[in-house]
Amino acid sequence: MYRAAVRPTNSIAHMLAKRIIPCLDVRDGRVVKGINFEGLRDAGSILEQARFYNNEMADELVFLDISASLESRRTTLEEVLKVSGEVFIPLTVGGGISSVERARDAFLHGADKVSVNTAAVSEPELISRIAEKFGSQAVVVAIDVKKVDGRYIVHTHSGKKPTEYEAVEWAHKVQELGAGEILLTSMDRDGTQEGYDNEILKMISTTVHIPVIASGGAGNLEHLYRGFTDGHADAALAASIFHFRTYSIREAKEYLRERGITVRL
Ligand code: 0VR
Repeated sequence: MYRAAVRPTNSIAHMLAKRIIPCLDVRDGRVVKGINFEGLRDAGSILEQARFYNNEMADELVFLDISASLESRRTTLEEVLKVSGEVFIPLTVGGGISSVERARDAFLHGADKVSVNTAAVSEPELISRIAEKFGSQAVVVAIDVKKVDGRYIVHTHSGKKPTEYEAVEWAHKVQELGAGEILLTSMDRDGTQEGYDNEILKMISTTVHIPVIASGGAGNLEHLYRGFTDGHADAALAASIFHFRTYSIREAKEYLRERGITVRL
């Protein structure tokens, strides 16, 4: 069995710094940003955004290749290689990671972690195989959820395909399979700037012992704060508010620190 990350006791958890993670949704070599996974518009150059966040003291960076095409995956890996030569915060690469070989490809191009979503649902053992080879700390399982008839249903294929899994059930399963971290994205909130879905965030964060990254909906600094306090998240991922420079990473961290959240500043 894999040594899953042990959730620290409250006192230590309080001291563990909460992470602020910008997410570059990437398509055909450009950063894009939509709402509810639709209506993607240009949000800048990958390299420029990556450099900016590296200098801005983001704690980590996520690259999410949201195209389905093989060509775009090659482009993204080339971009990751370029970026990893200049950016020194942990890089997580997701999108089309469907085998140990594809995961190795991402690591060889400079990724520190891979994010697996669709392929994990269709082949859950893939999580264990990547964790066995590269360590649980290198495996993030992305879970895209949408509320359907009051139930949080896991979706795959860039949010287009509902699965038979409820989000909490799937979160527990991926933890057992060796995932080192969960990236929980609310599709209902993605890009809306209405705040994270703290209900499902709390349901998962309080019942798994691996870190959970809040994603989808951050619209202001209080939303980040609520993601940590109400949602019990270990990290806050955001795209819209940072790509369009509504807030800087420093503003976000200062706001959180003033309210008693431990951050790296
Ligand atoms: P904000 O709500 O703008 O902070 O977005 C955070 C997060 O939802 C996005 O960075 C990203 O995870 C959304 N994901 C996908 C997608 C967006 C468009 C198409 C596909 C996908 O497959 O995850």
